[in-house]
Parts: sequence; structure tokens; C-alpha cells
Amino acid sequence: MRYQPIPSDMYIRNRAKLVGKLKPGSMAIINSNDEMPRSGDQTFPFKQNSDLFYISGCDQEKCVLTLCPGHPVESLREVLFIVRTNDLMVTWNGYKYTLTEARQLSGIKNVKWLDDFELTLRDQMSRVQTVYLNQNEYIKFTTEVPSRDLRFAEKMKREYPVHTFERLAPLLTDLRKIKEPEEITQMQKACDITEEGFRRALGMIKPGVLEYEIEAEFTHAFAIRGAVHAYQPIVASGKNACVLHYITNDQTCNNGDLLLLDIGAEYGNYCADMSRTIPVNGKFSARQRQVYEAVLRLLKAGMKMLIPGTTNEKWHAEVTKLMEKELIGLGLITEEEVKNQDPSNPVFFKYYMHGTGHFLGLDVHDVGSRQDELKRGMVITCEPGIYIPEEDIGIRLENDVLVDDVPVNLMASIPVEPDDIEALMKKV
Ligand SMILES: [Mn+2]
Repeated sequence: MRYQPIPSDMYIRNRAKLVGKLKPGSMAIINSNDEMPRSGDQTFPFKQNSDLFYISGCDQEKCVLTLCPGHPVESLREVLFIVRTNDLMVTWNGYKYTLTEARQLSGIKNVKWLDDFELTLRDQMSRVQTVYLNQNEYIKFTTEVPSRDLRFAEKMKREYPVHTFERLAPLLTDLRKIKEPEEITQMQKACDITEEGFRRALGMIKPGVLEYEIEAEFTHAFAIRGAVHAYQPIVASGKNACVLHYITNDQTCNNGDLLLLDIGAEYGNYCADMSRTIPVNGKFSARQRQVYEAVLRLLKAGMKMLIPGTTNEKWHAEVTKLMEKELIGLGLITEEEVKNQDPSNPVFFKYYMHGTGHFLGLDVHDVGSRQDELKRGMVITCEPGIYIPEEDIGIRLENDVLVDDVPVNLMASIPVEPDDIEALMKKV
């Protein structure tokens, strides 16, 4: 394992909270993610199902967790199944959890080999009427690839057609939105590793450097700390910064251009999500600094509003009001245009076309909706931006913020003041 795992106490607490939400006479089953095929005999690097990880800490393929709290036999109330391993299998397939390790990681006493799954499940199913099954219910996600959870649900419905099935996702979403202290620690670590990457990159960025060379600095900083990229990094110079999901990162950074970096480390499966925008030659032009300072004011104002009681939707509406003022100040839109605007297609949209932030956690776009009331312990990104393609300017600044009466900026030590950026980029 490349990271320091969260002690099993948290997983024990998380399971207890989930079990508390299940109807009487029910059980819940949750699977690992698939190993996704790449090409030939290869698979992509494994990424655990965030829901399973949240309640078990198990970071291995083919794990299944069954929770059957009403089972008369205590040892069958909570059973984790893992793929069988032995010395010969280790030689060929690499290292896998032993039963003892899976027990220690998860705090689950009854860990069995997968070979025992079908019969144990039959016993558990005979004690319940209702079964909670998990699905990825992220509202903006669609895929042509059937997930392991989906295939499992189809199999269960075929084999146990007279049971009742319920959705597990809403229960886990509710829990995952509020971060445990141990989770905040992991996320802070992800933010700190992201900072190391950024400082490393500041030392080498100059006219002529390639975008992917900058990406490589981050990749190095992440890898030596046991982290990976939490998402495809955006390293966008000049007008590329106006392409919101630019990930080709194959252009040369030119003198006089800005460079937009949207990069985050993932540590122990927890994500950081940072955006910074810096001058390629180490010095902002007057106009670049003017737009930068507008975005920075929006970032600071936006972070302050992340207090309990608001929602993402209301918060975004507040930030866009400030955005209108800034865009007027920059001479990009007029008060007249704002006054006469069609509310369903506001004028600011031309220069600010995305949301102000999203939940963050085990997933970079973590569970939760824009209408959810913000509560203490939620983590949300604050990422205002102004994009002016006609001036080759695209600026986004993004911090990760813990919701509280006084919101906590998890990226407080990552340079963002323009003077600090210029000072750090000054080459001797
Ligand atoms: Mn983001």
C-alpha cells in the first residue's frame, strides 16, 4: 500500500451508521469496482468503489461486503469476502490481502474467501425480505459499460426474484457528504502533496516549456508521496485555458501567456482539486493582473460564504452577482446589458460558464446535490473563473474548503496572491 490507511475505527463507525439507516428485516450488499480492461492482457490501474471503501477500507478488486444486522448468528451479521490467495498465487498475480490483513484494515471480524460467498449469501438472504443493492447514481454520469454493481443486481434479481430490492446509494450518499475527521486528515494530505507539485512546477515554468513537462513535475511530486492524479490534469497555456476540460497538454508555453493549472493529488483514495493561473514568464501583464485580481476577490468572497445553512445553488447565485460587478469593472459587459438580460441566459455566462464548486471527497466530483443544505463537515471546492478567449485570457482559481461557521481553507498554504506567485517564479 502506498498510503497510510485510516485506522479501522472509522470504518466500524461508518458501518454502524449505515446499518442504522437500514429497514428492519433487511440486508445490504456492496461490491468492489471492476478491474477495467485496457488492451491485450492489461487492465487500467485499479480504482476502488468509493462506497465500498467508505465502509470497509478495502482497496482491492473482487471484494464483497454483506451487512445483515438482524441475523441470529452474530458472525453472519457482517461478512467480508476477498479473493483467495496463497504463495503460488502471489508469485504469479502479485500481492493480495490475507484474511488477517483484511480483518485489520476493515475491523470486520468475519472475513472469508470468495469461494464461500454463494452459500453464506443464501443463508443471509433466507433471513431477510429486503436487500439493499448499490449503484452509481451520480446525476451527470452515463456509461455504455455495465458496472459490476449493475451485473450483480441483475443476478440477484434473477436468483432471488421474490425478495424486495432497495437503493443503497441514497443512504451512503447521505453519510459520505459529511466527512469524518480521519477523512479530513487524508484530504489535507492530498492538498499538501498538491502544493508540493505546484511549488516544484513554479521553479521550472518559463517560456518554451511544454505543457506536459509541467504535468510531469506534478506526476513526480505525487508519486514520491504515494499519491496519483485525482483526475486528468489540465495544463493549459494561452487560449487553451478557455477550453474548460483541456487535457491534451501538448502545447508550448509562450512568453506573455498565462498558464492555467487544474491539478489535484489523490492520496489514500481521497482527492484534492486545485486550480492556479500563473504568468509563463513570471510576471503578470497589467491586464492579466487586473483580471486575476477580480477572480481572486471572487475566490475569497466565495470561500467565506461556505457556511452551514446555504446550498450550492444559492451560493453560486450569490457569487454570480459579484461576478457581474467584476465583469462590468473589467469592461467586458455593461450595466445596461445586465439590466436587460434574460434571466435564463444571463450575460455573465459568456465569461463564466461553469458552477462555482462541487463536493469533494473520495470522488473528485463527490456525492451530493446542488440543492443539499450545506452542513459542518462537508468539503466543497470554490473555483470562480473568468475566460476571455478574444484576449487569450483564461483564469480560474480553486481551493478546497471545509464547511464550518468559519470555513476552513484546506489549501491556505498554496500560494495564490499575485505578488507571491511572481516572487516564487523569479529565477536567480
Ligand atoms: Mn474542481
